[in-house]
Amino acid sequence: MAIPAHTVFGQDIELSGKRVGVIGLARTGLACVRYLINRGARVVAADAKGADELADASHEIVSLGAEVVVEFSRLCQLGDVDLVVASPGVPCDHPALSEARAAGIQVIGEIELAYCLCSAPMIAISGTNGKGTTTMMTGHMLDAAGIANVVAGNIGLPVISQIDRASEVEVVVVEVSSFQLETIVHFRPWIAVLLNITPDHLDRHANQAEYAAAKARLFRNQTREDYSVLCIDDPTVAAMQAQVPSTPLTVSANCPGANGRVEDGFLVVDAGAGPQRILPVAAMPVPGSHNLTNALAAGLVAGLCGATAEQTAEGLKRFGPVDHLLQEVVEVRDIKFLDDSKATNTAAAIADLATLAGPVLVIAGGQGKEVEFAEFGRRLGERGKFVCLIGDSGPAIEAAIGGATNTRQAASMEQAVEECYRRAERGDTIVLLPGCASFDMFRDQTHRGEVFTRLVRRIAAREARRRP
Ligand code: UMA
Repeated sequence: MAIPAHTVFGQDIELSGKRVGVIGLARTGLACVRYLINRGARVVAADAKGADELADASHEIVSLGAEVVVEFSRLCQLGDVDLVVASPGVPCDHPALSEARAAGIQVIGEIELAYCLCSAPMIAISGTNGKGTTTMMTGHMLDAAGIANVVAGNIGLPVISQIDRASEVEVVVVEVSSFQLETIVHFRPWIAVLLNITPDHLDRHANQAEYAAAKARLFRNQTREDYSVLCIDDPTVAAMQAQVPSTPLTVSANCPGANGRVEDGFLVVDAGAGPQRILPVAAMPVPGSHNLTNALAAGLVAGLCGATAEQTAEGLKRFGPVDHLLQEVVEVRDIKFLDDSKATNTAAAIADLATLAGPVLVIAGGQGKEVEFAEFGRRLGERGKFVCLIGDSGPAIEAAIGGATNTRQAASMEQAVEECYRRAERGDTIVLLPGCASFDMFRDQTHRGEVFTRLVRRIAAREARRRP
């Protein structure tokens, strides 16, 4: 099938001379400022942080010719603006955004801006867990099929920073989060993948229903000419099948009738051209049943884009370990250290814990996002030889473990790593498996993984000095 362009926005957005307020000056905001200035907009860039913290960003922004507002909280600090572009981390009900809407000023996010300026059809991949993995698997499969693509989005690369490349590719593959979907207007992916919806981000969304509604916005501008790929092993996603406006394809590790399924020990996808055997389950490059559904969803997307079964399999085989996702850091005295800092919610942590064999010592905890810890605590109690808790949610997780295994609260990552190592024996695995956000102790999940990795490597170096 040729990739159709009917979902490309195709209306010129006039930015030249417009005054645009960009809120949030981290990865997304800075990428927006750079792009907007290039397109001739007058930009006022704002962030809640103070001047000291924003020194580097401010330097760049001013050198580009934009204004900077520090300690930003109210719309009036921006002066008269025609458009506001908010970063995903800025809550939708931020007072300044509410003031802008009330004043009739359009408020959008970077995904909407990028979509409107994108000259290639978009494939959007969302879900509480696995969306980054599925996005990357899709990119590998399209590469193997020779289908030129750009991969960007919530994986850490703002789409707007890649938008100029869109004219050179056939399709743009985007990982999208619920935060990003809250501010879409026209965003219409040709293929929209929804993997699962489990409790997460309840500190931002009022409740689970609101979180699911934000995820469902993925489909809101689609029509029957477009596709949705729905992982029906998740009950919330399965219930959306009858409601999506696009043509649904289903994925399941258990259901024999699904378009993406496991049959006779093989991953099988049927994207319209009949069932295609992709790869034996035993040859999967990453473990766990959740990765089977991720691979099946990516395989269906690749199939819709015209990849053959062989090309899809080749791409899947190229998929390797992802940074901070059950990544093996080092082995010291036959003790393995794994960094799973990207397990930022309990469902991800539980799924990853299920893939580990042998005795496990776990470092869990962080910023809790107001979710329940009962199930996470139960699984940690069953599987953990020892659980070291860190961060704000440490006491709540320890209470949920309820004495089912040995636990201890640690005041720092250093203390947690050293304590686990002190208690570990040959054949054990020590895993950073937070099940929580990182912002109470670290800049973000990457920073948390890097700190863990540095401390683990320090132990490895210390041991190497002891045993030359
Ligand atoms: N800020 C304000 N006012 C506020 C809130 C934030 O000024 O009320 C400022 C902060 O001071 C900070 C900036 O906004 O300077 C941070 O913006 P941001 O949180 O949007 O950070 P970015 O670096 O732009 O990262 C965002 C995504 N972050 C979030 O969704 C929280 C990144 O996803 C994404 O990789 C990146 O854009 C590129 O697209 C991270 C994430 O945690 C990985 N995502 C969540 C998830 O995967 O579960 C949704």
